[in-house]
Amino acid sequence: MTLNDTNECDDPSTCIGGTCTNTIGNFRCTCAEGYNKQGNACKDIDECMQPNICPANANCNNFPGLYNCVCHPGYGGAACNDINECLENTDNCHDNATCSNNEGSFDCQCIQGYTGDGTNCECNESLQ
Ligand SMILES: [Ca+2]
Ligand SMILES: [Ca+2]
Ligand SMILES: [Ca+2]
Repeated sequence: MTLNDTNECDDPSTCIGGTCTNTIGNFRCTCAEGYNKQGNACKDIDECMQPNICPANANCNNFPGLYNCVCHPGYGGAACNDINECLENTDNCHDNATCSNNEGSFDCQCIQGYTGDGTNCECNESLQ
């Protein structure tokens, strides 16, 4: 029995960016994960075009074959929830200030008897 198969994979344009497998009478072109076959080429899937692929408080970055989600500043974790800077002690409030958490950030306020912007609180001399 004579097999007159063409090895389509010999032509690199048969399966651009994918894995070409020659079969008798045909061929297979398989794309790696994260790639879609368009015609005879494997093209990166832009996952960021899909709605809700990242949490609300995150930016989506597309890369060849993959993507990632980067939380906005002040948000963290897998779901990019607000970080409680006061609880995690990542606030920069002054020792004489109170820290209050808010969505995406936090607030520092000097305690009574001290004045300043919350990151720097000076003893309020007028009260002495
Ligand atoms: Ca073939
Ligand atoms: Ca991608
Ligand atoms: Ca916060």
